[in-house]
Amino acid sequence: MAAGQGAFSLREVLAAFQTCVTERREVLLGPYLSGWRGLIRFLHSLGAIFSFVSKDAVAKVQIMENYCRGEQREKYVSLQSMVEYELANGLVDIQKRSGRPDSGCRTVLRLHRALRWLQLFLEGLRTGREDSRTSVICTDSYNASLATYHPWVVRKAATVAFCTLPSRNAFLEIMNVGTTEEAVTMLGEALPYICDVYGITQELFARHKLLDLP
Ligand code: 1PZ
Repeated sequence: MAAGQGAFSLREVLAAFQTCVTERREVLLGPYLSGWRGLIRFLHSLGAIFSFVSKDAVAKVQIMENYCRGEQREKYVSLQSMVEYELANGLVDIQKRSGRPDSGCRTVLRLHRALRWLQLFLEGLRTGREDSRTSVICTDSYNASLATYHPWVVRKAATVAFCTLPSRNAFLEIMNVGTTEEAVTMLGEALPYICDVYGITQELFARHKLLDLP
């Protein structure tokens, strides 16, 4: 039944992050954004209470897809080429917003921070006890990552939405990977790739002092 109409598996979504990293350790934007598209689709299945999250994520993925299809698309093949191009052409607001369109760098930075949350959350699910609560795992990973960058009202809305998440086992099932054991195994296989993408991006942004872009 797992491959029924409209049903999709988080396995393929997470596999997108596996195909992001090239032999030269570059992060390709194409698979990075399709990974995000898949995550957003999954987020929709968790209900309308998360729509304030998916709206923002969709907006950011859209900005990046427009760059990837735009006139300068060959500069937006990888995160490395994007950073080099945007910095060399003064397209990035470093101190404060100047009314310029959102740069790829500041937009990816938001997704990158959310990827840290995802990494912690999935690791928490993977290693959690059978009776652990998804809402607690989610809140803990959020507080340890993304929450730092969000104003009080967003943190509050997020915490309320997290309370609606189903139990750990039910959550592993809606991932559509098979049994809970199979889902846990899949997470163990997929997470190193997400960590790798996160690590390379973090290093790239740190080297160019881009970790605090407004
Ligand atoms: C399984 C449950 C999923 C819960 C998702 C956890 C993330 C909660 C984040 C809530 C933030 C949404 C509101 C928008 C915030 C924006 O202000 C910030 C900064 O952007 P700026 O204002 O500077 O343009 N946006 C973000 O931090 C990006 C958030 C993306 C979240 C993507 C979550 C993907 C979920 C995948 C589910 C498996």
